[in-house]
This record gives sequence, C-alpha cells and structure tokens, in this order.
Amino acid sequence: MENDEPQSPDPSQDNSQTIRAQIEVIPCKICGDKSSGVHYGVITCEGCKGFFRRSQSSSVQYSCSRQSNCPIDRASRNRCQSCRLKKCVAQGMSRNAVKFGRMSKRQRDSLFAEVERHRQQQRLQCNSVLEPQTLPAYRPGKEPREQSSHLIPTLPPAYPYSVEPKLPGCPPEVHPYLECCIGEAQAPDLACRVSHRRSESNSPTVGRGFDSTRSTPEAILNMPCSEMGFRSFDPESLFFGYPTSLHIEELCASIVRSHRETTHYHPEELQTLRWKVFSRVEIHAYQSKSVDEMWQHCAVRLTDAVQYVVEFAKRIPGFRQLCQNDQITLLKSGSMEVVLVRMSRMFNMENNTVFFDGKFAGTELFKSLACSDLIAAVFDFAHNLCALRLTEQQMAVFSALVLINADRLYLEDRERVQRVSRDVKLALSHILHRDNQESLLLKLYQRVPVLKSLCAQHIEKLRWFRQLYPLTVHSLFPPLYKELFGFDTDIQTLATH
Ligand code: 6QP
Repeated sequence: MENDEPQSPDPSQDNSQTIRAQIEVIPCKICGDKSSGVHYGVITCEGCKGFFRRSQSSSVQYSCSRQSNCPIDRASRNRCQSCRLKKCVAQGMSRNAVKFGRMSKRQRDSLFAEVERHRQQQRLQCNSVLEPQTLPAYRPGKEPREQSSHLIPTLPPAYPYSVEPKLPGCPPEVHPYLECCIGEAQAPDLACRVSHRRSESNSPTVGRGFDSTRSTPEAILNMPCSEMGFRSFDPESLFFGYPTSLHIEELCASIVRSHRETTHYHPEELQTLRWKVFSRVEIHAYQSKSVDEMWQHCAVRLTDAVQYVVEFAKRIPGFRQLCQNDQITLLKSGSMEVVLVRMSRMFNMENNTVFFDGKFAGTELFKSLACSDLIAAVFDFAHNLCALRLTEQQMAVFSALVLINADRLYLEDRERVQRVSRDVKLALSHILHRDNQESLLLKLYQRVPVLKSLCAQHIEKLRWFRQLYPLTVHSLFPPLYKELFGFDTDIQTLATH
C-alpha cells in the first residue's frame, strides 16, 4: 500500500516543490500538527497519514468507548482511534484518492489563499504579547470555519481548496454557529447548536420522516466536498438540457465511487467476516445491559453509520449545488433510510444475522433495547433487500435515489431537487438496463415506503425512550443523533416537562 502521495500536483503545470512548501504552512487537517503534504486527498501530518494507512487494513476495527465525539488534536490524537479515523474520513481522506492531473486555477488560487491566511495568522501570533513566539499546532476557535463542529464532524472545510462556493439562489446568511464554535472550541463535546428557524417551523410534523425544522447543521454542508483526485461530474451542465447517455454514465460512475469511498466495509471484507458470530456468553452480556445502556450503545453505532452517509450525500453530483436548507432537509429525512439500505450489505441470509460491533448478531442480541418489533422489522427489511442480491453499483445508485427525494416536506427549491432526482432515477434505470435486470426497478421502488415506515417507527420508539430516560438522551446521546432525530431539547425543557 504505497500510495501515500497520491496527490502531488503535476509538475508540468505547477512547481510541485513550491506548492508542497506552501502546503506545509497549513497544519494537518486532522490533528493540527505540522503537515507534510497531501495524503489520501487531504493535507495531513506524517502521523495521520500513517494512521490512515494502517486503518485501511481489513483486520482493523476501532470503536469509541466514549461518545464518538472525542477531540482530536496533536496531544490527544492517539487516545481514540475510532474518532481519529472518523475525522480522517470526515475531512475527506480516501484510500482511492488518486493523482490528479492538473490543479485548476480556482483550486490553486484557493490553496494559495488558504496558505496566505495561515501565514498571516502566524505573523499575528508571533506579534502577540500574550502568546509570544508560539506556533501552536492546532488552534480551534481562531479559525472557526476550519473547525469541525463535532455536531457533524463530516462537515469540514475539507481540502479541495475551499473558497466557499456561493450557492446560487440562496442568499448568504449569517451563521450563528460560527460564534458558537468560537465559544465552545475548548469544549468540543458540547454540540454547536444553531437554532435556525424557518418559516414552516411553527408546525413541526411528527411521525413523517424526521422533523426537518429544527436546528440546522450548516457547518457540515458549508464546505466543498472532498472529491478531489478525479474529474468530477458536473451536474450543472445538465440543468438546462436533457441528459445524454454519456452524462448518465458519468453520473453512475460518480455515485458508485462516492458509495465505495464512504462505506466502511468493502464487500470482500464483509465476506471474510461472515464466520464471526457472537458466542452465547457474548449475546448474554448484551442482553444483560440495561435498556438505556444498550440504547446509548446503538445510538452511537447508528450515528457513526449516519456520518458515512452524510459524506456519501456530499459526494453525489448535484447535492452540494442544492441550497443548504435543502441539503439538510434531505439528510434529516433520508440519511437513516440509506443506513437501512446499507445494512443489507451486512446481512447474512444463511443465519439471519447482521454485522454489529465486529461480529454477526441475530435479533435476540438486541433484547435489551425493548424494541423487538422494530428490530424484527429492520431485520426483515435487510433480509428482503439482501434477497434482491444487488450489486454494489446498483445499491449505490439506489441509495442516491433514496436520498435525493423531491417529495420531502419543507424543500425550498423543490424543482432543483427534482432535476437532480430525475437524473438519479435515469441513472438507476440505466444501470439496471445495462445489467439486464430491469425487473428490479419496481421491486426497488416498492421498498421506498417500507423505509419510510421503518424510520417513522424509529422516531416513535425514540420518543418513548426519551420520556423514560430524558437525561440519557440529553447528556449521553451523540449530538448529531439528537440533531437528526429532532431532539433539541435542552435541560430546562426537560425540567419543566
Ligand atoms: C449500520 C445496529 C444492526 C441493530 C442495530 C440502524 C435502534 O439501534 C437502533 N437502530 C439502528 C442501529 C443501527 C443501524 O444501522 C447500523 O449498519 C448501525 N446500527 S447498529 C445494527 C441492528 F440490527 O446499532 O450497529 C438502526 C435504536 Cl438506537 C433504538 C431502538 C431500536 C433500534 F433499532
């Protein structure tokens, strides 16, 4: 695995030495240590480069013993491998990052602008009486936009030379989360909350997908996505005309790549893990957990999976061109559905088990959730989808179709979502036609309402659980989880209800 330097710019166009020297002014995007160049698509230090390389071996599996939101900086980076890896992925590191041929002028300008910002900052720090001569590795709060909020750690300014794109049709807004991130930078466990009320938010609808009217994790979406390393498919070129079959081919390829890059386990790895099943003793240990302990555990797992889906969404051509509110609306209502679609990859039909916490588990393991009906329904869904034996490509495009759903409530620019959705639908038809499996189309469309109902059941259970254990939800559930499921409740509210 020696593709550590897959992204050094083309020397024929740019003086790569100069660029590398410039890049090194920018600290490692993962831990803030001194960077040594672009590794796996992101500016990182040698330590994080090596860590990411090791993490890509199929035998490696990390889990966080806390709440999956550990701060990662130079001093703490070795404390939690799970959170470190998550940050790597969130920042856009990918083992598939390949050499890019040319840096566009925009990319170069943007890179230089970032370098310049860092230079200026360093000069300021050196002049400061309070912080004489310190060149601190990582200064959260000094640069709020560079700060992953821990709300959705997948929202980084990320690499590809982030001049924040002006989203057409969406007026620039003041982002309160910036202040919030500055204020809370030293306590990253606290969620940065944005109470961003929208006009519809007076009548939140419960039970139909997620409540998309609550706080908005703009931070995630603000940044360009990390799809450098390949010529990306440009959805804008489609908006004014009919897509050609070449466009659709490219769209398929792009979605498939996005899927591949944002799934933690690859098909071959899952295949080799199939023999790992929980022993009776292990099953008993899970069953003996208290209800709230098991819920918290699953909430963390689920949030992990959602974060990968957020990253997938950001890499779907056309998604980032939607306005932020619509991106958030689609994620709030669709990311859980995609998690369920993806779960079918991890299902073993031979013994009705699903991959969980490193091994394969049957429904009985989840007894202490006290949701056997929902667990049975989730297993049933995974089983039925698994029975369709989708290829990874088919699943990728189906996942995109589930996410880019123009029928969601509260979309601001529904027409724009419709255009992207139309293309994704064409992509799905195209891929099934190509595979000579057109009969799958109807079967897949028929799964969509089932997904919706599973998510509604999830929400219902969550409300029940929150009534029983408000403090567990308030203090121990991952911020992103609460945000997605519309649990913005603060402690005062809990006290008065
Ligand atoms: C990614 C997991 C297999 C149950 C749990 C989808 C849950 O746990 C609940 N929901 C849930 C959890 C996960 C999920 O997708 C998984 O493949 C991640 N997890 S998981 C896996 C499984 F059968 O925890 O690893 C949905 C909660 Cl939090 C409350 C009540 C009922 C639930 F199902």
